[in-house]
Amino acid sequence: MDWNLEILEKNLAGKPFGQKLYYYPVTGSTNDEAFRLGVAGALEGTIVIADSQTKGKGRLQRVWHSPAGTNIYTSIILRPQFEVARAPQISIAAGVAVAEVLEKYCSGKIQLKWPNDVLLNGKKICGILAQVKTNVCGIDFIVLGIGINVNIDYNQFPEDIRNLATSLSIETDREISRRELIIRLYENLAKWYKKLIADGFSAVKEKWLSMAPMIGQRVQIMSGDEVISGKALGIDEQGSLVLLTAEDGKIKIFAGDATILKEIQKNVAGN
Ligand code: BT5
Repeated sequence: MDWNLEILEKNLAGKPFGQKLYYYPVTGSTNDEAFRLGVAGALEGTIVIADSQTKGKGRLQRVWHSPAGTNIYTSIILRPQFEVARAPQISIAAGVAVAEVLEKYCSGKIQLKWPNDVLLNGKKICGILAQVKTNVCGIDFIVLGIGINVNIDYNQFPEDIRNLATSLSIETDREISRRELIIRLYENLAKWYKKLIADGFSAVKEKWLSMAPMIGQRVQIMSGDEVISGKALGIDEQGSLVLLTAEDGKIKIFAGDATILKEIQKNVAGN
């Protein structure tokens, strides 16, 4: 059992994030918990960590598989003083921060996939879910939720995601300290958050693009009932994917699930 609240608190003392820390052996969703804390006025940098979640959330009512004793499930409250339209930049910055930290454990194998998946050897190792609470002035707070598969085994994944998901231990063949990883994660997130607030989106965006192999490729996007394909050109200031399509020229997609077309064709050929 590598979570130990006392040691975690000591490790985070004096760091920008985690001055206030809430730990739960079991909770519904760390995002829901953080949201409640945010509404009650919790300060920026307040962190929620759970050993397991019974209602771990993905986007669009999807489930985040969250068994006990193996992974990181965490959410942080941020109160950036910028306009609501920039809120998606937070998830993009978080993707960059996670990817950079995971690179330290398995160099050269980490990639980013729009909108905010982190992949290890092409499989999903981390999901990010940001929820924004607005008020009359703009952003009240953002709950940034991060799930990282750390020591989970292949057989512990539900069958439907077994070939799509992976963990640090599966790919590196060793057990990783969740405590050490989460401390590095929040240090690095603080670094990128500070950069985003002080210097704007360009450095974050540049780093994100450098780790996203789908840029420059033909991709297929599922967005609601729509399937759109085209060449991925980049992302804009709102984190939307800029796509060059045959039918409509350059368009922007705010939300969806993206796959590189070559990979779809490879999977079809393999079947
Ligand atoms: C995400 O959604 O990837 C966002 C996941 C965010 C999870 C964190 S955990 C801490 C915080 N508290 C929460 O309640 N949530 C956040 P999306 O892009 O919609 O992907 C969801 C899909 O990923 C599912 O439909 C599955 O296909 C797959 N999936 C589910 N659990 C997974 C896991 N543990 N590892 C890899 N893939 C998973």
